[in-house]
Formats: sequence, C-alpha cells, structure tokens
Amino acid sequence: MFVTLIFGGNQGDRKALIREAITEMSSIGKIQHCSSLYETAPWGFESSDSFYNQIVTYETDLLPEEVLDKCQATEQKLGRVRTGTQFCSRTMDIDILFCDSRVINTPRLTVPHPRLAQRNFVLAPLNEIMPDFIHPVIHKNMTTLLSECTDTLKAEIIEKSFLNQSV
Ligand code: PH2
Ligand code: MG
Ligand code: MG
Repeated sequence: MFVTLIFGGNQGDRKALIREAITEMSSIGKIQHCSSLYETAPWGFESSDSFYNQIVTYETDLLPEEVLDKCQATEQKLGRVRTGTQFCSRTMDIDILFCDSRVINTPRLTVPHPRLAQRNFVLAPLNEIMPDFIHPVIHKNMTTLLSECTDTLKAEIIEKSFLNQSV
C-alpha cells in the first residue's frame, strides 16, 4: 500500500523535528515521494507561531491502523502533548492523507483526511508531488483541488525537497 502522510509542527526546532519524524516513520517502509518543506500559516486557530509542513509517501506492508499506531507513537516520542483541543500549537502532528485510493471510515481513522481539500498547507505540497492523483471521494485531482480551494492562508516553499521527489 502507498500511504501519504503530512508532517507538521509549530513549536520547537520545526525543521529538525520534521526530519526526525520522517526518518522515524521510515520503519513502515520505503519513501516514494517527498515534497519540499513549507512554511504555512496556522489554519483554524490563531497563533503567532507559523507551521512547517511536509508531505511524504511511503510504500508499506502495514495495515492503515498499524500506520496510525506508528504515527501516534512518533508524535509522542517527539514531545507531542495531547490537550484534547482539535486545533492548537504542537511539536509534531502526523496525519494520514491517503492510503492508495481506499476510503476508510472507522472510529479511529477517516481516510482520505476529511479536511484536506479546504487547506492550502496540504494541497500545495500534494500538488507538488502527485498533481494527477485523483481524490477517491471528491473525484478531482490535486491540481484541480488546489485551484478551487478558497483558503487564502500562506503556504510557501522554504527548502526544496531533500530527497527525490519521484523515485
Ligand atoms: N494542523 C492543524 C491545524 N492547523 N495549520 C497549518 N498551517 N499546518 C498544520 O499542520 C495544521 C494547521 C491540525 O492538525
Ligand atoms: Mg492534523
Ligand atoms: Mg493529527
């Protein structure tokens, strides 16, 4: 299965934490695509601390819920404190965006990520690494979703991908 993950954080050494998280998640399988590193404005809440975000696709033999376990363990390892607030500052958040073209709705996991089409900080890096990929529920590709997105928040490349963008 190809699993697409977004890494993000707005506390601590954001760049180092994202690199560490991407490396730590490599235990699930081989990296296939890696976006550039983006600096993005906080979406859904007020904060003067901007986020760094990056998207990576891994090829894995794990089940989606096993990938979720590894995401949560990595968040914890990198100092994430769960407050119960949905949108808040954090050192590391790792969300599953896509698992192949599967649609998953379980108590723990909704895939594709339910809010991805409303967010520049997700669509800009997705459009960079997989512009033609069709969203399995909305049935539009990433380029179309980005061009139709009404989010006006900033998502800027601050460092070009340090890995092959397409292997
Ligand atoms: N994550 C959120 C809420 N808002 N904003 C940006 N720019 N980047 C994020 O990763 C992010 C967010 C909830 O997980
Ligand atoms: Mg999130
Ligand atoms: Mg999350």
